[in-house]
Amino acid sequence: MTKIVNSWNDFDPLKHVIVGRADFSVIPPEEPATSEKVPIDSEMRGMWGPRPTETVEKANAQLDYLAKVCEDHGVIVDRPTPLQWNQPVITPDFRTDSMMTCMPPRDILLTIGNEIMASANSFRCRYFEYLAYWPLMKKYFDEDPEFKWTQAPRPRLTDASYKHNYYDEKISLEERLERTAAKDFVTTEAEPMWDAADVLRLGKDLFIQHGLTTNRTAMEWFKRYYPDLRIHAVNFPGDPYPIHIDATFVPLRPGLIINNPHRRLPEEQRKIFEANDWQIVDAAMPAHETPPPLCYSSVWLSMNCLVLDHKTVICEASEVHQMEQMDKLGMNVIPVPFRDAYPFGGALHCATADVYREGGCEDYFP
Ligand code: DAV
Repeated sequence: MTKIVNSWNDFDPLKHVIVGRADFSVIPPEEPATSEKVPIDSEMRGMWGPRPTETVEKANAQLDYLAKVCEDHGVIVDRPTPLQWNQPVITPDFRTDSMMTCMPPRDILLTIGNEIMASANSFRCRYFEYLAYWPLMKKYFDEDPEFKWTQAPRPRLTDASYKHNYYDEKISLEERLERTAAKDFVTTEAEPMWDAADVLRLGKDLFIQHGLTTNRTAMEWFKRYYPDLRIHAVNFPGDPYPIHIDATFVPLRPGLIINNPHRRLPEEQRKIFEANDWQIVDAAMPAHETPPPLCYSSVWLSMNCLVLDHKTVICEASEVHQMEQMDKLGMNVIPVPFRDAYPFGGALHCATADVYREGGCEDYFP
């Protein structure tokens, strides 16, 4: 019997990983959930269509290099099978004119123990993205008799899933921050919706960010689906576009987490970490003042690192402050250039999905 799939956290020794691909990537047309995420002053507003070929080639070169670095460190690397993403998505409930990409896998696949589950994303353009990973899932299914191949309940994504007119071009940054503080997001509670990158796995505990891509009903769904795990809803006031936990709250090893200093975990939610002697350290400032062109994410991709084991981390090669901090925190840093891949959906953690890490389901917060 071969055990192919096992992962309970983001820091135990990584042995097998999926690295995304940028092929055929598209900037999707506006739809209720995506408009919310594109910053007001972004050059991408109102634009859609296939991404320029040279940007795809540059991103793929960096993704291939990341795959090679992982392999050089003894990690097996699998890659998704891209689709022609410039096709419309049509269901009985909606139509949108294009899909997006198979970068980043972290948004789509959630690995918990011997199970990999495809998520319930709130973007209509991401409705069929999971198909890029299905050949790999079938392979794991054939090779590992204990592998649980799962799909979360598929959201319908009718207009009832979004707040009508939530997005308004005139809304100021202050108003956005007020909305985050009030936990007022673009999705409704019509059905569970969640991106896998909103879920931080720490053994018996899942810390899930409530924000633009994951709603309260998803938290309730997780509680019922995983009765043996503890589900914690977390919020990070200070983030005007709260999407995905992995540029905000990033564990490096048992007992140590870096937290985005602009998006601090509230006192109330820190208690469980402090009570169990976990250290929450402010992450270093990003080295860049702006993200690269045509990028959805913020400069805080600086902290979106891939931990290979409790002492080793892959960081973006130009993020000098983050690398220096990692070094001071006792980590060996492997620099990998990755900014050309950022526009395709994120940095080193985003661009990967766990298949196998050593270790089991620890209780870090007894
Ligand atoms: O800070 O824009 C990006 C996370 C992408 N998975 C940010 C969050």
